Amino acid sequence: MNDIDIEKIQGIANQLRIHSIAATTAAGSGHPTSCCSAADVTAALFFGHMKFDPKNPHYYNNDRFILSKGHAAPLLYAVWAELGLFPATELLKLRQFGNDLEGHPTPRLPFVDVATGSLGQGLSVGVGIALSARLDKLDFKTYVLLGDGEIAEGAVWEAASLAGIYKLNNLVAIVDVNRLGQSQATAFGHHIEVYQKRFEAFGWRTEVIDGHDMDEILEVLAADGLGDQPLVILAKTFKGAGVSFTQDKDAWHGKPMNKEEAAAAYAELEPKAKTGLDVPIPAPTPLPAPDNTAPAGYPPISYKLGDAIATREAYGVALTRIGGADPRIVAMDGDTKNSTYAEKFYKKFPERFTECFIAEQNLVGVATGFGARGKVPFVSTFATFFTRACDQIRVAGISQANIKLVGSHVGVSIGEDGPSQMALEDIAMMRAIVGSTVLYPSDAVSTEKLLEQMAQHKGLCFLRTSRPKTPVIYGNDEQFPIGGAKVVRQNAGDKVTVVAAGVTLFEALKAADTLKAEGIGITVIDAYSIKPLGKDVIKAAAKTTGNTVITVEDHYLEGGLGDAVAGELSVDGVKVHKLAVNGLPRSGKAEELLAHFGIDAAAIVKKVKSLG
Ligand SMILES: Cc1ncc(C[n+]2csc(CCOP(=O)(O)OP(=O)(O)O)c2C)c(N)n1
Ligand SMILES: [Mg+2]
Repeated sequence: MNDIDIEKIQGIANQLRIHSIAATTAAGSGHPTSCCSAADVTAALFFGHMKFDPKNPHYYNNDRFILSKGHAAPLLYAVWAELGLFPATELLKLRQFGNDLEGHPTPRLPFVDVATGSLGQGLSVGVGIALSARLDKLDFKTYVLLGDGEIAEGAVWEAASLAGIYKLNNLVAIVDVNRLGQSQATAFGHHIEVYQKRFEAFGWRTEVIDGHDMDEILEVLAADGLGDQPLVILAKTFKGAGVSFTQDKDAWHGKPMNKEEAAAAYAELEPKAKTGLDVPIPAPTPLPAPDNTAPAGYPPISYKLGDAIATREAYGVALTRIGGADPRIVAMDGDTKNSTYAEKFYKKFPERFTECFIAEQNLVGVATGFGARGKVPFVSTFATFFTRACDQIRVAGISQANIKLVGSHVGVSIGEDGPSQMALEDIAMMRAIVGSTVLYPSDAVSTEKLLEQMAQHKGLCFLRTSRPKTPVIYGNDEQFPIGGAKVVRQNAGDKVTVVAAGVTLFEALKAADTLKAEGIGITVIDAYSIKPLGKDVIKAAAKTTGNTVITVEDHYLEGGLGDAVAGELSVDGVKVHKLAVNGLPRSGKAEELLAHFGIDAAAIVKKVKSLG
């Protein structure tokens, strides 16, 4: 690319500054100075380096750009206006209700792969996207722009570590080292060598440049992809650069200019500004498109009633089965694959599996990256360790990410390992994620069928698997639609409806047997779909048992199955009695713990009898 007009790109950078200032001034809020420091590197990337189809931001072999410092959103929007995707006048609607130019980028916009703005997450997504390029044999590159304050986040270093381990030479991080964070200077200011040593320690090639020198920027970009390391460009910049009264000045973070200040800024920038609209953007290489088509169906299963198999193991079996028929499926784990049984998939399809090691925030971010590239990523670890990545999961919800989280070792029924390994908050957390689906199978057949549902459902799903072996209770042809529930036991004259899921379903069935011998009937429901809840099934059953329901779950009392049922059915006058784990767990045998916390068959019997 010898014909690059440096002055032109410098001019475009100034135009991006003008747009960013104008948009934030019109909005009355936003981060113009965070845009200004990064304007030169961003202009260089889009108008002097990256290969993409500006008319088709989703094209599979476009170079990708992730604005990890999402508060500089107006800069990204300005880029796409200057690429001609929409008129620049739209920029003045920044942050207005109903406009997709939101305060921070979201995938409502075609050129945004994932939501950013919760700092420290973009590099993980970039790692996932770069890994997907490798898997799909595509030559696009992934560029991630980070703030210098942002890289204090631990998740950045989880991502940096994995990128180094997998030698992702198709990944480029650019750190906008403008010396300032939000409320004060960053810990290391312009001591860029500190960052350089850190990235080098994680296996990265580093380049330190003057982030306002277009020659230097383009020169290091021209050499990206060299060698077998990821590249980080540490760009020394000034916050508010290009405008004399904001450049390198404290107390300008997150502050729009007023009209007079904006006018003064335009007066400085306009003489040096140029449009990007006439810049030819190099086309991506026309490589074959990846096969990301959903299959029409999956191979059948053949379990025998009564077979004893833990749902976590059924997960590994199921993933391998559906993975064979579904080219979109990839998997990843955080060094627990022999416990979650993701290992079965890894052994069969090693190239489609990513070991992410013990770094759960990055694990979820990597999955979000794969999901953004049309893959269906299944992510497994102990369910309780997903709580470490709660924010990544929350943001995946905002991204409407198509990711599948599978958490094993739930509840006190894991037994001896003790409370630090028990997921007892996971249902509450996952239910609270926007757009999430929360599933909780009790046997191998329901696990297998729910996995098919997850693969075909677009959106964030969580499947909760258990450690103890449980018997197969469903026939191989039974269907488990998302949002359904199964009536497992029901007779005329039943006294109460017991709603259970996972291991407690078997406790409820045992309780039903005990009570039956005493002449008391109970209806037992398998609430395998907790969100959306199979509420019509539960409601209809409750109606036949005096609108009285007992829920029983291996989860804390707060926010789990019981709260889901109570929350959904209280408007219908259903009374819900909750049996759940209440108090501090400890090591012990699964049976001892189920009994101690009052969620076993005996506790259910007692509760049923206590109801009038
Ligand atoms: C996880 C998280 N914590 C805090 C914030 C609030 N916040 C927004 S921008 C910012 C400062 C970012 O500084 P830096 O990364 O250096 O970006 P700059 O604006 O200087 O380019 C902070 C603290 C956030 N958005 N996300
Ligand atoms: Mg900064």
